[in-house]
Amino acid sequence: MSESVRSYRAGYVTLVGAPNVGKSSLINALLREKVAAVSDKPQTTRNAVRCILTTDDYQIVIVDTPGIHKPKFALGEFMSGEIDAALESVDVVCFVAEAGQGLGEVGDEIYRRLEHIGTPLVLAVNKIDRLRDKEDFWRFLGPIQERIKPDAVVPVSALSGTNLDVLRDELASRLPEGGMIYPEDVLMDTTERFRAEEIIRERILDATEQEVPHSVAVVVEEFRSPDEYPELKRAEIRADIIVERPGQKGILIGAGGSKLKEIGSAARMEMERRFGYPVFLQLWVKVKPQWRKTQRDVERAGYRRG
Ligand SMILES: Nc1nc2c(ncn2[C@@H]2O[C@H](COP(=O)(O)OP(=O)(O)OP(=O)(O)O)[C@@H](O)[C@H]2O)c(=O)[nH]1
Ligand SMILES: [Mg+2]
Repeated sequence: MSESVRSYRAGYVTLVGAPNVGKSSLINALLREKVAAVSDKPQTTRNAVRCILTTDDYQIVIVDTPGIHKPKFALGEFMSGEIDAALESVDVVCFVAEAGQGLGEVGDEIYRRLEHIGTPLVLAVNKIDRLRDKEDFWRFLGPIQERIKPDAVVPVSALSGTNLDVLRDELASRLPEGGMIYPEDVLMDTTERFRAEEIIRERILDATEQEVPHSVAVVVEEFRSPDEYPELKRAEIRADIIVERPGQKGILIGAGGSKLKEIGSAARMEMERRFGYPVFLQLWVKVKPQWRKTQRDVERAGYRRG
């Protein structure tokens, strides 16, 4: 009996969209693994991050990106640059919109990037679990579709898992034939240091409100892991949490240090789960006025193109 020969596909898919539409959630759901930072606050993702979905038939390198917005500060300029770079030389662009919602004030920024894109474009319409009125789906989508002319439209829900298999197939079928780009057990092309920073920042976003989440950066100053230092029984991680104002430092530390303890303990547990060894974590909160506004401070906070 002859077995049909299936060719392997591998390539790059960049996910873009307005802030908070669920790009990072969608990546975690597609990978069936929590890798990307998610929160209910807009502009959670600040860097373009490669996440890797490997199956027996294909490997999709999915690039998560910051939400498209009009930059106000140097940090926003960095994020915008990350989006532009992630749209260059990829095999497929997946534009993520939110079901029953227009593009709002970021519409122009989005159209500027996607209207005349030469790359195959898949439109994923996320959060369909939230759609109250079915009529809203096409009412909001019609005008978007007309302008960006996607090659496929897939309604999905990262939360309830609806249609994720369809989206995986729509993306994979547009990749070139070829062998794996990354080894099959790699989930994310980042350092553990970066992942530690993102885990801490995600816990801070969870625990704070209003302007605090936007004003926070996390810089791991010391990272000694048992992989590098076999004599260590646990990783020793020291990180600075940078905020813009003394009041924000007070909020983060909390009464008697309670808030910082809660953040540290949640972050440590998540790191232990993800890294696979015990972690000793020390956090320090530092104030650097208006760090988001100057390129030098933004770079010092770790936001520079590598
Ligand atoms: N109801 C519902 N909520 C979702 C879904 N997907 C994501 N969310 C929520 O939407 C919020 C934003 O999710 P993220 O994944 O951080 O969104 P993002 O597009 O990566 O946001 P930025 O990185 O800020 O641009 C979070 O509160 C998620 O839990 C979904 O399918 N249904
Ligand atoms: Mg995100």
